[in-house]
Amino acid sequence: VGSFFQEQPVLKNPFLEDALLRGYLKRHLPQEAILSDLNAFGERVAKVIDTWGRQCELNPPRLVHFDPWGRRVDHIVTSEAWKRLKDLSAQEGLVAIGYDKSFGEWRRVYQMSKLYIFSPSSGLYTCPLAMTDGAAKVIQSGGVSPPVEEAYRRLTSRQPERFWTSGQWMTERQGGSDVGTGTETVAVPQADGSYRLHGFKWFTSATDADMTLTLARVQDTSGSTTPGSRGLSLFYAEVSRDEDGRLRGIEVQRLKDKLGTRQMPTAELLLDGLPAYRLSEEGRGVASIANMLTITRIHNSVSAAAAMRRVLQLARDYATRRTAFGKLLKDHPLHMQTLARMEVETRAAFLLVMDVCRLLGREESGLASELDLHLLRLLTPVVKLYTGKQAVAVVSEGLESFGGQGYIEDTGMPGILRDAQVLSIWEGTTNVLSLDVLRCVARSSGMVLHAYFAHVKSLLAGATGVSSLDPAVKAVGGALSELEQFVQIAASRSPSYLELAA
Ligand code: MFK
Ligand code: FAD
Repeated sequence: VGSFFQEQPVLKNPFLEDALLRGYLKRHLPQEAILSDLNAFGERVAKVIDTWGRQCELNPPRLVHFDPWGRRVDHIVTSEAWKRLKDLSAQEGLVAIGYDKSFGEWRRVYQMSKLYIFSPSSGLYTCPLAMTDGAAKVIQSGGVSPPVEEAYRRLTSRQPERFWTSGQWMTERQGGSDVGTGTETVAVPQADGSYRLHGFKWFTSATDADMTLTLARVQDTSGSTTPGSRGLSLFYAEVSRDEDGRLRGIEVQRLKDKLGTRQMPTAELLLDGLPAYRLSEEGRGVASIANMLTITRIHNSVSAAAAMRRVLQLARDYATRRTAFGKLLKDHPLHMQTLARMEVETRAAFLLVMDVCRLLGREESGLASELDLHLLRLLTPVVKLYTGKQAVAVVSEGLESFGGQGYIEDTGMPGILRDAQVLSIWEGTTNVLSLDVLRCVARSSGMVLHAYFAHVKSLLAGATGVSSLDPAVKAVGGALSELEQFVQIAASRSPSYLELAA
């Protein structure tokens, strides 16, 4: 009934559509080969990959516990599209670029720009990629040597048949934020210097990974362990099967039934003698896995900014196709004001995220100044907590800009909102990351804050095309000196930054 059918919003090349991304790269990374790779990848995302991401949503993973003859197999069955996304991730170098020295200090900006284009169409394959990148970073930081040399090569490989993904098994039933208190898993030393892990991991995402990094307490000869975070060590384990097809030392208890991120499996795992190698010194597990947290938190922020950008791109396109009250949505000033507000939020998120990626690239290429290192430490939790929250708000606003259609499942919009909601929870909740900010202020005796003040001042001084008399520039300058004064007064009244943080 009726002859009207609304034209749907069209996903166009997310690289070409994103003037801010292109402008940023042209300013900082004007290498034709990189720009044309991103352009070609953007075309692939819009024409092919987005459909694979959608297929992952429509064909969520399932767990097969037993074979037809009753043998325990614990197979996590994933969609064809999910498998294709793994191969594509290798071919496109979505982890490898971050470790490719030929891109110098810009390796991370290049890699993260690619992930930013990919993320909203990736069927959440960005989750295993984040953990894979984090694992490679931990291995690299500790020195790539046996038994993890081969794993490192595979994690950073561009060859699909060699490429491995990694898990990050930290959370247990008692402790996700407080892993120091909550980790019950024990590591029993073996005669050959390896360990067997026994415990229960409560959340393990992308559980079809080839290996994992995890935390456990080393048991001494009397069977006792050291409590608290000083008792935790970091372990490397491969996920493999024995000759009967059973997982070695692992039972998959069940898959989580989740609000979002349904494209990928998140399992509860019983570790029942999982063979493992200790990667950190005994008791240095949390400090050692912190490298992984830095990387995965940056990936999280990239995904958050990308979700905002995607919903906004679609909303802008829709505004040129949908008519209400006799004119297109784009001609309604109030609607455009809503989109403009989303644009400002998205730009702010993007610029902050890219600045952190730039700092990471500088650190990894040995070019970082002391100021850069302080900024990277401070801004990593800040960008994760800020963009995680912001993504939920902006994506929610974005859904409303499609009216009722934004609420309809097969438009794909509800999935974007569901997936945004996790960004503030995993990899450290907002409050836990706020405490991490205070921790790094305290441990650096306030140096991270001084680095931040110096950085913002230099940005203000170097801003081209804006006058120092511009009200916005004056407002930022004013707020900054107020904050600086506050920190100075607080520090002078408090004997140590540790107390100040508390
Ligand atoms: C699309 C993107 C997808 C991303 C992938 C998502 C997949 C999902 C994966 C997960 O969710 S994995 C689980 C993530 N879990 C967390 O993020 C845990 C959140 N909790 C915290 O971050 C707590 O703050 C923490 C566990 C680190 C607290 O532990 P402790 O033992 O109370 O920490 P403590 O004693 O303050 O610090 C221990 C050492 O670690 C110190 O080093 P030192 O001993 O040398 O002084 C700290 O400086 C160091 N450290 C802690 N956090 C750090 C850090 N170093 C650098 N950066 C940090 N952020
Ligand atoms: P809790 O630590 O119990 O926190 C509950 C609340 O208390 C939160 O609001 C938190 O902010 C607050 N809180 C805690 N401590 C403090 C404090 N000191 N001050 C103020 N507030 C505080 N984990 C893995 O290890 N690997 C995975 O692959 C993985 N995948 C996940 C996938 C999904 C879809 C989800 C939802 C989670 C996943 N997690 C994974 C777990 C995730 O990292 C944890 O859920 C998260 O870190 C929070 O831990 P928790 O659930 O124990 O919450």
